[in-house]
Amino acid sequence: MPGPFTVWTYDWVPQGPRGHVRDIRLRWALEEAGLPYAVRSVRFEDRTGPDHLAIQPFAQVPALQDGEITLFESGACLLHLADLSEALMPRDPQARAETLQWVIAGLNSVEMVSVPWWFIGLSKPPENPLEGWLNARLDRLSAVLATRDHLAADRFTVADLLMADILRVPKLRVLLGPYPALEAYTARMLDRPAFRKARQDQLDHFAAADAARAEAARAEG
Ligand SMILES: N[C@@H](CCC(=O)N[C@@H](CS)C(=O)NCC(=O)O)C(=O)O
Repeated sequence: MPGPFTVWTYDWVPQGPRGHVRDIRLRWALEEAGLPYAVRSVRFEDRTGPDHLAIQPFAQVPALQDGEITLFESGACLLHLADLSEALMPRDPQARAETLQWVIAGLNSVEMVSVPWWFIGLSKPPENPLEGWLNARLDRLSAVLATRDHLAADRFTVADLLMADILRVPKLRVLLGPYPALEAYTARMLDRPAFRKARQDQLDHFAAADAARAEAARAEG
C-alpha cells in the first residue's frame, strides 16, 4: 500500500520563483492521481544543513516521501508516482514506453537546453548563445505537437505535466509566439484543475511563510 505521501519544499523563497518551484510538479501529479499528501518544508536558510542534504544532496527541492521511501529529482519523483497511478501513466507496454521516453526527453532534451538558456539570459547578453539550440528543440517539439494533443499514448500523461511545466517558464513562454501548437498545448495543460490547485497551493504556502516571518520579526522586536 503506497503512501502516506509528503512533498518536501522550502519554507520560503523570494517572490520571483513563487509558482514555479519544482515541488509544483509533485503537487500537480499527486492532484492528478487523487493521492492525498502533506507538504513539509526545510527552512530556506537550512538547505545546506545535514538534515536536508541527507534528503537532497544538491541542497535543492523537491523531494518526495512515500511511506518508507524517500527520493529526490523531480523527474524521478514523477516516475515513482506514475508507477502508482494509471492517471499519470497507462499500463499498456507501448503507452508506458512512450510516456517514459517523453519524460526523459522533457528533462534531457528540452530542459537540459532551456535552463542554461534561461540562466545565461539573466546576465542580459546582447545575444544568448543558446537561443539557436533552444529554438531547434522548440521547432522539433512543435512539429510533434502540431499533429497530436498529447506527447504520449494519445492521452494526458505525466510526460505532458512535465513538458508543460518546462515550457511555462515566463521567459521561455514568450518564445512560444511563433509556435502556436506549443503555446496552445501549454495553455491546455495549464488549464487543468489539478495544475491550478497545485499552483495556488504553492503560492499560499509561500505567502504563509511571509506572514510567519513577519510575525517572528515583530516578536523579536
Ligand atoms: N534537477 C532538479 C532541479 C531542482 C531545482 O532546480 N530546484 C530549485 C527549485 S525549483 C532549487 O532548489 N534551487 C535552489 C538551488 O539550486 O540552490 C529537479 O528537477 O528536482
